[in-house]
Amino acid sequence: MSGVGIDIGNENCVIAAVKQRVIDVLLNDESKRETPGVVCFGEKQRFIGSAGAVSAMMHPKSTISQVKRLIGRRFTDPDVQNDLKLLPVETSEGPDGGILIRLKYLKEIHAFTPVQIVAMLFAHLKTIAEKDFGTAVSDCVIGVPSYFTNLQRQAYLDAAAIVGLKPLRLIHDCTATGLSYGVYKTDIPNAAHIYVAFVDIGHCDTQVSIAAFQAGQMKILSHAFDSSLGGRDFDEVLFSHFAARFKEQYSIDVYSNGRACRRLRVACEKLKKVLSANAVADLSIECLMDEKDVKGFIKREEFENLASGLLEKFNIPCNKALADAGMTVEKINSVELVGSGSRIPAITNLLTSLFKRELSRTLNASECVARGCALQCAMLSPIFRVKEYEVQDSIPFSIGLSCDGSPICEGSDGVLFPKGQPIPSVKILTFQCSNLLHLEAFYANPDELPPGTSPKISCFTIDPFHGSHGSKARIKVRVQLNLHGIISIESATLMEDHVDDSVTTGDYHSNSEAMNVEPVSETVENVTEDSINKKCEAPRHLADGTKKDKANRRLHVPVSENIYGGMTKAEILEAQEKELQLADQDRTIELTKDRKNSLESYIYETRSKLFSTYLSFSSEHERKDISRSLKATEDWLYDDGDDETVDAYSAKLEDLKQLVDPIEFRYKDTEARPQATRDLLSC
Ligand code: ATP
Ligand code: K
Ligand code: MG
Repeated sequence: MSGVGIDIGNENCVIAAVKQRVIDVLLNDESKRETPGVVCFGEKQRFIGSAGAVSAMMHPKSTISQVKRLIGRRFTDPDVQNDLKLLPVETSEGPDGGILIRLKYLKEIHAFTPVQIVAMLFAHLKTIAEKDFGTAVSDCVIGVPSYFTNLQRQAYLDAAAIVGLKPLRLIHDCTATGLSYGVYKTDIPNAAHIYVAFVDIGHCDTQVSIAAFQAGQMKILSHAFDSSLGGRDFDEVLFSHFAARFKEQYSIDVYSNGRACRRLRVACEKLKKVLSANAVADLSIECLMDEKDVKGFIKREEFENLASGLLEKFNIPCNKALADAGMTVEKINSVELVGSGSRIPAITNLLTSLFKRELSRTLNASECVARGCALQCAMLSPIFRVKEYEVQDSIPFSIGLSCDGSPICEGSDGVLFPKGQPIPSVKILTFQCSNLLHLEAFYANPDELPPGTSPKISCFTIDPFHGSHGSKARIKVRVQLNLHGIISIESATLMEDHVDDSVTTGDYHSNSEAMNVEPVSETVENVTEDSINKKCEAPRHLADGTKKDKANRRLHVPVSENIYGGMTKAEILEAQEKELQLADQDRTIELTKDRKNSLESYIYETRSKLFSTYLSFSSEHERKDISRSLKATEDWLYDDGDDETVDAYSAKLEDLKQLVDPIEFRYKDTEARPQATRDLLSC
């Protein structure tokens, strides 16, 4: 088992794995390759994926879709508020400023965070893999949009932890796509470079990345995006068009009716797909509102005119990706179009003229992210051997670090990991301090971020003195931009001669001083391949004279970390507990349905056997008795027994079996005898 690759989409989720040396997409319960990203809370159990999509219309107020849009975002963010308008569920602001999804389930009001809902999708996909493999699955690589913030990445890791998945890496969607492309691209001559633009248009977003391929390696040169531009926006264009038209034509205002809105939206998405292959498309919805049937049609040309403003928007991330990579379209060897949102012909036309070339569709547009993730998982997994292939990715946002309010390096805005910094990277900082060391990570350039993103990332407290205060200490801090693209502190080490001070000096500072960290001599070392040594300003205040015995000891110092808006360990445990309960309930209901079905089929089978197979092995009295019991149980099933427990169904089945088993036994017994004996018995 090599683990799995997971692509959570706002519309479609895909799970892939390397099996018998080939990557393949795993089929869901309906034998489909794509699983709708829908979680629906039914009357007694959850329906997730395909089943969720089927139940959505029946339980609109407890159906959640497009949850990837909501994860790690703030409730008050105007973009979030817009998205929430499209969700029929009730939401509110969480204590941490995040989103809470409120719904009624099993007679109680529940509040779920987007992390918990994503966890449910993860669990569903995990089950698909476990059924396929027949073993437990935990190792995985999960695709994330390049614009995902530190918090959103952490939220994915937390969601994975809730359901027992172990992400070996979160990988940018286009990087995964690039990997699916590069591994099979074996015709690149040595020393040659091939530049490819990957354009991924999904349901809600558009991502563009430029990659440079060489034999055996891929390097991402740039990531650009529009986090709110995707297929969904084209549905909205059609939706507003028809909403207006129907108001005129039929005097109905769909906006005033949630159910009508949902039905029209679904119809518009279908219409959009029809228009990708046809010049005209019809729309017809029975009883949309006020018992009125509506009809409409639209030409592709008209649709394209209505969407012209949207279409224009695709230029921006494409041009930005080129500019950030320092490229012109002439240098690009190929443009690979992926994501099902890209199936609109007008988008293809626009991109063709922008990139001045025919676009390629070498990859499977809906599966390439999951496939790339599965490949990366196999590569990272120690138990699996795959072809050597180097993946160099980078982060699209500049991350800064400050120490007690001041940027760690003056004159540099405190940027520690600039945009384009390779993933992973480590930088070593040396601080001279006499107290707690308080570091803050932040986004240094808000212009790089999706609108509404908070620049605050996380804070770290390093306490070399275990609560008491020493004199000066020199601390080496290894700051890491880890494989998931998350900033963390790998380790903090107390250096050399100050070890004992911390314990022996009873020199207490006042509280305000206690916060006054002095990064007296502060150095930044780069431990990435482009090992640049940034020396910071000269020491302002060196540790004064009192040189202690140079034991040259190094002590590991604990670091406490807080990601703004993130979950605590206790909250993760609580969410795990809750998910277990919910999963238990789902299983119980499934088992109940199963038992009920068994009882029903037993009744039908026995009834038909009574007058065939069992005829010569039963007395008339027995048959009458059994028939009566079958009828009684059947009546019970349609009445009181329609909604019963596993035990109740099992008990009923047992009762029937007690009556039927003696006959079944006689029959089986005879069957088992040699033919000659049977002939003898039957005479
Ligand atoms: P995201 O990447 O935003 O998380 P996703 O990965 O779920 O979303 P995809 O599955 O790549 O998104 O694409 C879904 C979008 O593609 C939907 O908006 C859907 O309507 C659209 N789409 C699918 N088929 C077609 C088609 N034939 N013509 C036009 N649009 C299509
Ligand atoms: K997808
Ligand atoms: Mg996608």
